[in-house]
Amino acid sequence: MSSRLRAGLIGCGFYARNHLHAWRDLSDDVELVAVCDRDEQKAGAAAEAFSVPRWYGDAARMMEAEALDFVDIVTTMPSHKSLVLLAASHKVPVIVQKPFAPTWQDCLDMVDVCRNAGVPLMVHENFRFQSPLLEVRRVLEAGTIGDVTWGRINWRTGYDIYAGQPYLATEERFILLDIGVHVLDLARVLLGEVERVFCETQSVKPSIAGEDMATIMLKHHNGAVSVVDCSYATKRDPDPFPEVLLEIEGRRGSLLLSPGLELRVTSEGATTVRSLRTPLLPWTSEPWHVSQESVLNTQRHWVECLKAAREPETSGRDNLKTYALVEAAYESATSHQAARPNS
Ligand code: NAD
Ligand code: 89Y
Repeated sequence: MSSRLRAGLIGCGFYARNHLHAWRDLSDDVELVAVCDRDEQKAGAAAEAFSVPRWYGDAARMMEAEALDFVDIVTTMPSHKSLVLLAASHKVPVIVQKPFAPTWQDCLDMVDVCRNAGVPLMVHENFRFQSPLLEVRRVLEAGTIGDVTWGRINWRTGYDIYAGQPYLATEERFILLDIGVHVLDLARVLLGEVERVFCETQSVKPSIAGEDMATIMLKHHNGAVSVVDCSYATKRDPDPFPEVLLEIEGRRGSLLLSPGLELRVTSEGATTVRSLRTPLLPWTSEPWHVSQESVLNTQRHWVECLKAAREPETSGRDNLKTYALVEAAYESATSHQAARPNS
C-alpha cells in the first residue's frame, strides 16, 4: 500500500458532500481518485466540485477500472449489501454509511463475506466521534463520575429532515433505524453492553410510513439502566437539532450535556461547567456543524486503522451489536415485552 491511500466514493447525494470535504481535509493521507453515482450528473458534478480526476455511473465499472486502497459507500441502505460484496470481491477495504442494511441477515452476510475475504469493513457510525461526545467519553474513562449507574440519552427535534432526506418519509422502519442506531450505539459506548431492551414506538406526523418516536429502556450487563429516546415530531424552541443531549449518573458524580453543548460535571461534590462547542470548519455551518465535524473524525479514524491494520471501533462486527439493539427494540415494540439482543 502506498503511503497515500487511493480512495473511491460511491453515492454523491445529500450527505456525501460532507464526506467529500472530509476526504479533502485528509488529503495528506488519502487521494480521492474516483467518485461514482448511478445518477451520472451527480457523479460528474461531485468530481468537478472536488477536483476528483475520474467519475463513473456504475460501481462495478469503477471497481474494474481503478486500483483502490478503499471504497467509501455513501448510498442509502438498500444498496449497501451489493456494494460491500462488490468491494469484497475485489479485496478492497470498505467503509459504509449507517444504517448498515435493511435487515439483520444482510448485516450478517456483509460481515461474513468481508471476514472470509480478509477485507476490513467499517460502518460510518459517526455520533460516537462527535467532538462533544468524545469529551464525554474521556470524562467517563477517567473515572471522574465513578462506575455508571443510570443514563438518559436523547434526540428530540422537529427539524425538517424530510427536505434534505425525502426517502425517510417512506421508510416503514424509520426512526429506530435512522437515528436509533446512533443513539443506541452511544448507549453501548457510554454505559456498556446491553442485556435487555424494552421499547414503545409512536407515529405522530401524519403521512409518513414509519414510526417517528421511540422510547427505549435498556438494562446493561453492568447493572446500569438507561433511557434512550428519539423523536422527529417534537415542537421545541429552541430546537436542539442535531445535538445529542444526555445525563449520566455514576457512583461518584454525574454529567449533563445540555442544549448548546454545555457540559456540567459533578464529582465528589464539586462541579465544573464548560462549553463543548467547537469552532466552525471552513466547510461546516450551523446547525449541522457537530454532525459534519464528526464525519471528519470518523474518516480519520478509518484511515488510521487501515494504515495500522487495526480493527476500527465501529467495524462491521462491532456494528452488529448496535444493530441487534435496533432489532430488539422493534421486537419489543411489537410484543410489548422486553427483548434480548442477538449476540
Ligand atoms: P441520497 O439519496 O441523497 O444519496 C444517495 C446517492 O446514492 C444518490 O445520489 C443515489 O443516486 C446514489 N446511489 C444509490 N444506489 C447506488 C448504487 N448502487 N450505485 C451508485 N450510486 C448509488 O442519500 P443521503 O441522504 O446522502 O444518505 C446516504 C446515506 O448516508 C444513508 O444511508 C443515510 O442514512 C446516511 N446519512 C448518515 C448521516 C450521519 O450522520 N451518519 C446523515 C445523513 C445521512
Ligand atoms: O439521517 C440522520 C442521521 O443519521 O444524522 C442526522 C440525520 O441526517 C437527520 O436526522
